[in-house]
Amino acid sequence: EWEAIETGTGNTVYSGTVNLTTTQSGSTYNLTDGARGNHKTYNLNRGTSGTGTLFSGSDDVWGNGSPSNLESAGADAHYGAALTWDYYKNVHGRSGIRGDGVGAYSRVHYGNNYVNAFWSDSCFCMTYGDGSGNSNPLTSIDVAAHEMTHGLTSNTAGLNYSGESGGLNEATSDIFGSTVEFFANNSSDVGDYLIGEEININGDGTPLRYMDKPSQDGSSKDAWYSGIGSIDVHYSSGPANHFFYLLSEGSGTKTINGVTYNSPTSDGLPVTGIGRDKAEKIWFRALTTKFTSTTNYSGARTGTLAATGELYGTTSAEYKAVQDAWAGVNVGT
Ligand code: ASN
Ligand code: ZN
Ligand code: CA
Repeated sequence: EWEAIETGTGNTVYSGTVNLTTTQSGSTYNLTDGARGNHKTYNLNRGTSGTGTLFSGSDDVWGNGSPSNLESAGADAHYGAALTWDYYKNVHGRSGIRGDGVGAYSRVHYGNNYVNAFWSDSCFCMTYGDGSGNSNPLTSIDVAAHEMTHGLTSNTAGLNYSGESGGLNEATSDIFGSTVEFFANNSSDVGDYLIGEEININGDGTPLRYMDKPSQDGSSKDAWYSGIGSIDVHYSSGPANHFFYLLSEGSGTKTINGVTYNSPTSDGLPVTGIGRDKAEKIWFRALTTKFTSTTNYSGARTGTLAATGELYGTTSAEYKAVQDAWAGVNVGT
């Protein structure tokens, strides 16, 4: 059956009212993104397997902004997937997670009071819980981009999800979770170097992770040390998140979109940032052409320097900034 690509309206939980790309089949609209590899968004309705049902209806308006309306989180997920698609396509020239133009899919309302979201290679899909009390679905832009980026990492470097490579895998998802949020330029969910600041998992309004000084979460590390491969990958990500912040914005105090950051260096020496636009190109190039499944922190340094040399030259200010930013998180030669 022939389907028309349409522009619908999403009333999201976190990102206000946004355009969503949908399809129309007869008199039915579907949350299928006809412009982005037919990425579909499904309602699991508290189930934990299969796809549940594709969000569909007789109008092209999705959700009302409240999480009690089951379409609202669907709108967030569909929007986050579209932004992540557009980010990789427009900024990095990659069409879809595998680079083959094929969309993944999203499932929302997983389980009961499930406080997590995850990517799965086996379904090539993302899944979102509703949070506890059904009040905070884990569908903000940075979380969506974080999860989808796990798919990208899996299909490129393949960083093993344990040890130092696991920390680099997690950091890659936080880095692009953050850059997609900046890319979205959404006035309801402005870009920042915080992860999960919208979903209130901690119950006190604090984010899950801080890239300028990762130790602010109480568990993540600001700098590399010899035992870092033994801690949880969501904490061993800290030095790489911190590296990315330092490379982008530099050390010290800076206010961006109303958030004030204060980023120290482990060696006490200043780092001059090169801007996020260059930093994200370096990390993407390293991820997709230098890193392997077993890359550790030392290898990440080597790989990002190689990528920077190819992009900007080995005598460039960018090359020196990469050296300085790694030194700032205690990763040396
Ligand atoms: N949300 C978590 C993450 O993406 C799920 C996990 O622990 N893999 O890291
Ligand atoms: Zn993750
Ligand atoms: Ca964020």
